[in-house]
Amino acid sequence: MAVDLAAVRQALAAQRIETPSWAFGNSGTRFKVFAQPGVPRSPEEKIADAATVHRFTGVTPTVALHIPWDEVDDYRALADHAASLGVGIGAINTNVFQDDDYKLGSVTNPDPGIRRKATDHLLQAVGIMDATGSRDLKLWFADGINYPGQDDLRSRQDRLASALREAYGRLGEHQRILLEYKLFEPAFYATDIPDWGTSYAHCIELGERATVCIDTGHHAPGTNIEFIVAFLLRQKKLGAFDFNSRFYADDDLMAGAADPFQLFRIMNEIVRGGALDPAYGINFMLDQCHNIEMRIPAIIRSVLNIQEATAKALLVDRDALARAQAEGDVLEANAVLMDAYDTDVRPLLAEVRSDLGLDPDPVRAYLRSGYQEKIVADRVGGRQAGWGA
Ligand code: LRH
Ligand code: MN
Ligand code: MN
Repeated sequence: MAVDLAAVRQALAAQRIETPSWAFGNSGTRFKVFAQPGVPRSPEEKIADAATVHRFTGVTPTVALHIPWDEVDDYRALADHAASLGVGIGAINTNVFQDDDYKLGSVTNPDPGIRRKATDHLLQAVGIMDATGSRDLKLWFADGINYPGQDDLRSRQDRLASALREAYGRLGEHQRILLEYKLFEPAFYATDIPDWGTSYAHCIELGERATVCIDTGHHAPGTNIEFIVAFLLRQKKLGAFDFNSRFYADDDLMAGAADPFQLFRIMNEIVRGGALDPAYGINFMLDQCHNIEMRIPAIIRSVLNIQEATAKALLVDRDALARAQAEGDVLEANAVLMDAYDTDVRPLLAEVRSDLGLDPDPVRAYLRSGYQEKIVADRVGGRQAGWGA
């Protein structure tokens, strides 16, 4: 087999995945939030949990923040706190969807005063990035309309473009915009950035430092996400992932839980495109909520799922695949891919972890560590740290 196992191990050890601060807080559906004991009471405690995930996985050295859910007075101090725990602050996520003013939209709102307020929030987020040393400004807009005729679709695109231009102009030299899209929800008739094509077109207009963020839960059922990955990589316009799993809509379940084969196909395109190395610049983030399961082990599990999909992608025999493709050998080409997918990579990953000085079984190691019992005892009165905070 023409796969260099030493290189595979090295790539797995060097892989980086970013955790989301909001995944550590209580969350739920619009029907019920089931509170869990030990929930973080502050951004500092969310970062402590993220640092714990990193301590057991070794591949999650950054945590994304969501403003204002993680609002503090001193962001530099927050970054110092993170550094003291062995992690860094990653992407800054904006929130222009939880204010009454945004009923008809944020940056696309027909009211220029509300557009100003929303755009100012984006600029404020870049200020936070300056303080935390973050590279990525992640933008997701809940903007859209519920009824045909409610607003002018095209004018909303103009307003969006103008706000994006302003935010882009505020970026420092090493900062960039990650522009997320979502098919529907909360708007039901038309969303202002519903798909990768719309995000891509706005990113092209903005310039080199604007790239698309693919949230795996934000597509219609059956969408071929790996095609989007391949296309955007070819255009050098893929900047990030928000990984999660979905059965029906934006379920935000653990990455790799609902459809591990899809995750493999995505990571296969990443490996094929030479985009796994952190130096390439893709931010592989999780964007999940844990409604009924224990959070920290669920996040660790998600990281392991991504690592397993990645290991399988790295095991694809690229020479054999290229040969079969060139010969038009449909069955053999498919078999080469499936051979890699069907490999049990858990022993390989256990070795990689041992080499890094980690426990080979991070979920069980966490459960044995006593951290969960400690946060349950210490954090009495935890509040919902994400949605509705
Ligand atoms: C929107 C979204 C977006 C938000 C996050 C909390 O559905 O995926 O990334 O910032 O959820
Ligand atoms: Mn997302
Ligand atoms: Mn989402």
